[in-house]
Amino acid sequence: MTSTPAVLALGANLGDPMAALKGAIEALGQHPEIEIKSVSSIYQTDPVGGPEQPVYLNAVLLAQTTMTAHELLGVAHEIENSSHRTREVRWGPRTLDIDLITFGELIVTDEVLTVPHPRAQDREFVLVPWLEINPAAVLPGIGPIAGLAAARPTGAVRLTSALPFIELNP
Ligand code: A4P
Ligand code: MG
Repeated sequence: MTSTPAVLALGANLGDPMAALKGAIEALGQHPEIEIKSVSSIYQTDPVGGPEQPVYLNAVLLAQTTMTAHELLGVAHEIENSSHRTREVRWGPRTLDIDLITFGELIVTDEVLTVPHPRAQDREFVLVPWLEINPAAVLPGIGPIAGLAAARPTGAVRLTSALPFIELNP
């Protein structure tokens, strides 16, 4: 069966963001068609866009999956929904956001999915954690992320000391 590498970005800034991120990572890892390869540290990040809102916790993970990109997005939405996510304001605060950043070399835009994620290259809260776990990563159609992250040394993304304990491949 074909297995595809995928990069997922997680963000939360309402409720208990650390618990939301940890729960999302565990739920993704428990899915029979997802194998988590690596998880970044958790970063505290200043909000980008939207109304005035609390700081975020963000992380990025690398996975292998036998699902299609659309199926993986569906699983991400299910996990978001089970964390009582509501969608009210675009770029507004949320208990959990899971974005599909890349799916192999796939480049696609349709009604439900755009891959690579159209704003990934501009977002330090995606680039910095991703760089931590894959310094050689490339955004398909755009280029290596190392240069993109270096262009944005704003201090808006800070390593937290409270790292969750994540056990991979138990
Ligand atoms: N969708 C299409 N492509 C994708 C993809 N690659 N990954 C569709 C995930 N979803 C994708 O997303 C809206 C629709 O996008 C979905 O129906 C899905 O099918 P959403 O998660 O419901 O809404 P959203 O997250 O509010 O909008 P959007 O445009 O995804 O926002 P972003 O770009 O995710 O930004 N600041 C900090 N510091 N940290 C953050 O994590 N996040 C956001 C949200 C804003 N500011 C932030 C952070
Ligand atoms: Mg989103």
